[in-house]
Amino acid sequence: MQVHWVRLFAAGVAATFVVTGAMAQDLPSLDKKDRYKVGFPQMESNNPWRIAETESFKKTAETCNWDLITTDAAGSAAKQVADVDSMIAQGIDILFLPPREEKPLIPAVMRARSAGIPTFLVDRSVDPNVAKAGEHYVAFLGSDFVDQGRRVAEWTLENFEGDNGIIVELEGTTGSSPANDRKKGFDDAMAQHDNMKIVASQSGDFARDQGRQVMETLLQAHPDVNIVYAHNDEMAIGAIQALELAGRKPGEDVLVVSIDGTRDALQAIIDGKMGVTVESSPFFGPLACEVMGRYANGEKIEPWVKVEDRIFTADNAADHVDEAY
Ligand code: GYE
Repeated sequence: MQVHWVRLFAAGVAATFVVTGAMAQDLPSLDKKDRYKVGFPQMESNNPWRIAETESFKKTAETCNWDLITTDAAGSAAKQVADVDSMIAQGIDILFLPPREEKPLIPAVMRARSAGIPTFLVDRSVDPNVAKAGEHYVAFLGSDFVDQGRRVAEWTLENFEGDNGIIVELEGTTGSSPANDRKKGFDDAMAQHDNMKIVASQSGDFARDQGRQVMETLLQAHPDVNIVYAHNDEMAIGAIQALELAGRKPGEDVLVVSIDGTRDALQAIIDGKMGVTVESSPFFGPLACEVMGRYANGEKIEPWVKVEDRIFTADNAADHVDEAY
């Protein structure tokens, strides 16, 4: 299998991608053109990760000859489906879709294919039992979320100083691929350790404020919590706020661990309030441009264009905080 590595630098943050050759049959092809009408229907804009991703697409539009159409579904999968339909009606050449949840966006993916529009899923995926890369859409561009969860668990197992871990888990958006997979990776790893117990696991919808509220409630039922695993940094920051309000000392009597690599999370690590964040890069614009170019050249695209993620801890957070989003 043909493999090559691509190292991208976006907004000062480097991310490494592995791209491998595979098949892309029975899918709409992409004509070679001077300019492309590109659709990017964003799911919501209520956190720095989403804003950085949209900015990455806008910046890439300038260098990749895109006429970019972006929308904001404001946290509604139904609105995101309508946004895709409207882009299809506007005659986009190609669709880069971050599906908010695994199932509701599948009909929109199917309609784009029927309309002859090649679709790439970016940053989140859909239910692989219903829609398949290389068949219904070209490829998924994104991280290995199971591995992210597993890496957080491994770091926690190595660095937790108590005897028994009493863990609260703040899940991402219910039905989204990162929430499903980050839970699986972490929970499976923890299940192998008798001294680690997940006492509560609840969704905070990947949002800071909801993370704070859910943590406030869970703290009442589980005041003895000593590890908080949040599926993203925004909820981790919300949890830190709730813990501090309750008189707890994140970083001292509670270990907070999470995923993404936002500026606030790196600062929380520097301040000693958070232990680790495994990177999940939002800078998909340059990768989208590169993969699209290869697809237009008739190259076969690997069904999963995998993003390699770094890990940020007290050892390196200060080196990266200035370039973070
Ligand atoms: O971790 C989170 C965002 O889908 C990988 O969505 C993305 C996740 C990211 O809202 O912060």
